[in-house]
Amino acid sequence: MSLESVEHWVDETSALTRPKNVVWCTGTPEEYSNLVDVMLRDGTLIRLNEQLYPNSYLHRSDPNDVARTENLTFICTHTKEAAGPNNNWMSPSEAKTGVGKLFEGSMKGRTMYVIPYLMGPVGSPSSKVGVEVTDSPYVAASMFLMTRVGKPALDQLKSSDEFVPGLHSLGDLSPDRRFILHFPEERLIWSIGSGYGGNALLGKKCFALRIASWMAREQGWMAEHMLILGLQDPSGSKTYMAAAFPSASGKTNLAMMVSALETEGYKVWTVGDDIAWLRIDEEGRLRAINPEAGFFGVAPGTSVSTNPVAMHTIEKNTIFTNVAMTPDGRPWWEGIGTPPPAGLLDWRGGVWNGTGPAAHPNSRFTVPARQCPIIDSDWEDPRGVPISAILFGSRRSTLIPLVTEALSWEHGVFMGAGMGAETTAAATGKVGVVRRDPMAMLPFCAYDMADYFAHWLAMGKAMKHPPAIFRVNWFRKGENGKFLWPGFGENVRILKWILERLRGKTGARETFIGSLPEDGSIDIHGLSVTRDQMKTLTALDREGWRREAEEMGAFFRKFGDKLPPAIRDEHARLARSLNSSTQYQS
Ligand code: TSX
Ligand code: MN
Repeated sequence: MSLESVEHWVDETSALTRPKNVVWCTGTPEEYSNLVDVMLRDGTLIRLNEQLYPNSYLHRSDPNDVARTENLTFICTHTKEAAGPNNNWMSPSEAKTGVGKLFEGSMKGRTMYVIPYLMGPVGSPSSKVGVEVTDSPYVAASMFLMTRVGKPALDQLKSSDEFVPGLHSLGDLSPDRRFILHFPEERLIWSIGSGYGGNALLGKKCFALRIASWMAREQGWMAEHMLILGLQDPSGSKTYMAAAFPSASGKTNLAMMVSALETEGYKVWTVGDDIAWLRIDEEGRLRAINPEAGFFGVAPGTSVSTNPVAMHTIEKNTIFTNVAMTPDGRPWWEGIGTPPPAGLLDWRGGVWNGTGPAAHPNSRFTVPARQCPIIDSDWEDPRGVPISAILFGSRRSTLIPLVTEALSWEHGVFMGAGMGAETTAAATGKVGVVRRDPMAMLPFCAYDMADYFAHWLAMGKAMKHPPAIFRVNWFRKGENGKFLWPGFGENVRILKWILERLRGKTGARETFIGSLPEDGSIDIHGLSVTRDQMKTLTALDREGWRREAEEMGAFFRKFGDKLPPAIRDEHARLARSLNSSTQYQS
């Protein structure tokens, strides 16, 4: 009986961490409100304006603990090679003894919450159980919003032994004693020293991406950093697409997009905004589930104009983290669309003096997905939704066209594998430097990315009807430094073009970088974008691509002999096309 193995692991864990008491969560609303009450009493949560934001709260994290910490994130496999050049590695024995010491007595005087949770819809063959043990009531409450806690997990445990244990403790919150450890071979997660987001809500990046990426390779499915959306056309039929973008590139905005072509019958429905688990169905099609049950979205920049659906989603039952607060108890952040009122409290809780951001740039909202007004009717379908197109996107102010269709699955995998993204200040300090972030999975793939590319290639071979693959770029700038494409709700015009390509209804010119939209094939009626701008957005800059191909080559060489031949071949084909003046020219 597997509940016994959960109990056994919990006993072991409490012997190590020595909490004052142990609370098992079954997922009831009463448990959630008890957690909230505990936090309101000790100041961990602040109640927001109950009329305007019912049952919603503000949490201020430790100022040293405001984002994922990739440099403190490790993959603990028996060999370093298994983790690949793309991960920090620590040996399992060093991890268990070294970091194990930090867990000794780490929960003394505190409550340990045991949270069984299900990732994925109830009854889905794709869904998986996790159990997080944590001494943070904020983490516990966030898990209630982000996953299916309690009964759905316990029910699945009755019929299967499989669960991913995750041990989390706040420790002393010092970055010197902070470690986010993954043991993919035994499907175990250890996290100490951070109470923030992806470091601490272990179902999300740690399980649903890192551990799941490992399981997916072994079991023949995919765990991807992708939103999932449904595009409804004028006939009412829906086409589902999954899209990989690096963190903070607007995935939540795209997933919840209000279509600019709604009056013509094109409408977007949300399935997920961050993670997709994909498997091949009996008919040889790719199907996706959203393993999560909530959104942990970046607040700054979210407004009635950039994402009205998110603004409605977060009107109730939401936990805000590190946002600013108005004197009348409303959340506030840069880009919310209203001016900062006098007496605004910044994310640290002091009166904002007008210098620096009032909300932390990585401040967040945590909210149940079911509150999203455009959540798709099939978002909890246990079979998942059928995926017809995969999109790869990132911020590129030059070179990368608005949309490019891959010439084949292999070419599409190459497109994703070679994807570069311009850095934003938040993570790296340097702005506008292009870094490779294959499939937006560089921080999340728990094994050698050369093997990950091979897995993608194998999945393509295993599908009778693989999705078509597209590269998109909403972030191209003109000579004047201004964005050439209006983006946001207007992106539906690109989704429409993609839909027409899937149906063979619109033309494209085949070039050596892929198929580009024929002049006039993207619907721009009613837009102020000129045909000239469209030409720039879909142009092919040979000189720029020569540099790009070189940079890709330097990146791919890091994987040595492990790089799959198909990726090498696609890269060689691109380089060859660039060096000849005639081939594939458009
Ligand atoms: O999310 C974005 N999307 C996808 C929306 C569905 N963002 C925000 C990225 C940061 C998280 C975008 N930013 C998008 C976009 O399509 N495009 C841009 C760039 C841009 C910014 C401002 C304007 C236009 C483009 N403003 C005006 O044109 C007035
Ligand atoms: Mn993400």
